[in-house]
Amino acid sequence: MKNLEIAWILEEIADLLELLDENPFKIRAYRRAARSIELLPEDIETVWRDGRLGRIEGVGKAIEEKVSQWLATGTMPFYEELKRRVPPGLLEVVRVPGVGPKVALALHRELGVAGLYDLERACREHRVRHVKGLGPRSEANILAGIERLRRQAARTPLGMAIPIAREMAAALETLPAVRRVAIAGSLRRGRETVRDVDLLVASPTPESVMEAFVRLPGVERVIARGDTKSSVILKVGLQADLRVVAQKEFPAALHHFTGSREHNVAMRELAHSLGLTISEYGVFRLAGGERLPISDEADVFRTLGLEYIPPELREDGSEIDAAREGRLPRLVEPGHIRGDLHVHSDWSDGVHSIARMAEEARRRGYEYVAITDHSRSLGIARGLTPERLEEQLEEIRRLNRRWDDFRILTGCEVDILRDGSLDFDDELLSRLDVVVASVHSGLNQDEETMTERIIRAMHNPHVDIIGHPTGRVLGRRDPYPVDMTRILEVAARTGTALEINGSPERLDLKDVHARWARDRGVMLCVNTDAHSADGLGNMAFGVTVARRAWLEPRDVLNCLPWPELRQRLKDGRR
Ligand code: DGT
Ligand code: CA
Ligand code: ZN
Repeated sequence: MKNLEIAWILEEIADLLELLDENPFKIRAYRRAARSIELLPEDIETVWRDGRLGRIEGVGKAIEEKVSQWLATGTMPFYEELKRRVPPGLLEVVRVPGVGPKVALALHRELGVAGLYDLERACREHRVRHVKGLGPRSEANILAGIERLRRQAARTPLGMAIPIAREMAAALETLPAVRRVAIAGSLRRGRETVRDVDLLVASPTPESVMEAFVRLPGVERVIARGDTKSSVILKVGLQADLRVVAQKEFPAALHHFTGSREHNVAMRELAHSLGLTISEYGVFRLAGGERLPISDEADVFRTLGLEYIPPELREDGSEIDAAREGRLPRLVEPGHIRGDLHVHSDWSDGVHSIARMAEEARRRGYEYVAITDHSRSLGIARGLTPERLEEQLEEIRRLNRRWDDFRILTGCEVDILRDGSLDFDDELLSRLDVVVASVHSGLNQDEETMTERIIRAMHNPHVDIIGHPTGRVLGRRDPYPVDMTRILEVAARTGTALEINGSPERLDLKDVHARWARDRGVMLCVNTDAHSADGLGNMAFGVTVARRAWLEPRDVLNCLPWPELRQRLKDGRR
């Protein structure tokens, strides 16, 4: 989905317009459109193809036109024009927490600040405090903001980078000189954010591939262009690197450029201990330099006496020890997932009917899907009253007569209220197949209160799963503070599953926490939290997180066939 990418562009247009001192209404319109596209539960390309762009809240004629243009051609001349009119460094200044366009403009006018470097210097020389509306405190805050920006700015969420990378790879694949294309780097390992897109191509004529690469439609400027390596900055600000190798070098190069660095270092050490050396060019004998035959990536591992290590596990080198000792997990795969246990319908804030969501789930080969609409407290999400939920149970009973190879499970995503009590009473919850309990309010509670709140919910015998357990929204909202160790201890005791929410702006639990959970015997459940039929497709992101957490099918609740899941959900009723 290109939703995040488009939202990002519209947000940047708003920043640019503000820096150009344009009409505030226009600026607000772009921000509003960016926000609703970011939260849009459907794939924006589907909406565009159906001619429904104009029906998105806050998307008027002008914005509709520009978004269509971008989707159709990959460019937006209006946006390009704006970028030409503003010093590029100023856009970075805007992104410093606590600065924003108004302050950036004042800093530019009064101190000539045109980029981060200028801004940092102006703070250190105490000139910023003399700008109207700012003071000594602002200088300290801005400096801290620059630090934070430098640490995180360079990273792009996986959900935004994947569609971009796939599109570039597909474009390269059409070139006659290209034999093979792969996405490598942190993107292939499935890290939740990436610094750049690493592409690898096998071709006998690298120059022609480089030529085409630097001209791809998404490219803003070329930062390096060589025979075997080129780097470009894309219009969305992300960097993309391409390496071109000879076909016989491709498997070793793919392994090398997939990384991680630590994994590569550990592989090289192992190779040396076996009298071999491994590099991006291949595997060779230390004595004599003879090249070992390698025809695919698995051969790279095989020559070192290792089983194939999936990319998601190639991080700190411990995966190599596990491979040597035959302890590699049999990782969960998308095909192991038998159903989705956190899905919304148009009864609350989803866009599609229960029937449509169920048909889509069935089409994906699932055995079951749980409809888990919001509970009444969540007014903005049109949470259900107990009466409406009763009606929904009736509707689901009726719909379930349609299939004998598939079933809709009744459920809800019940709010965990501020004191840890639940938004529906136990009698109602006891009649549902699946109860997901989540925190959506009072996000600023302290760690102790929040931890107790979630623990109390886990002690409710009807709660099966804790939804998006840390509440983070990538790039927008930090996780609320919780004592994860205690949550995991209690989850292990109560048998409550913790969700891996695969919605790309959440990915919550994250990989590290999910791995801790597994190590402590806690069950995970990989869900999409879909608000539309398209949203069910986010399962792949959730599975990537699960794989990075070393999970096997037996660690994942929704890998169970229905009879066992039913048993398990009952057993969970403590
Ligand atoms: P990122 O880009 O920060 O999200 O993470 P990576 O892992 O994609 O890092 P990147 O793009 O710098 O390099 C891609 C892979 O290439 C990296 O995972 C391992 C390999 N690589 C690059 N430079 C070196 C190096 O100096 N030493 C070793 N051993 N491997 C390297
Ligand atoms: Ca990379
Ligand atoms: Zn939720």
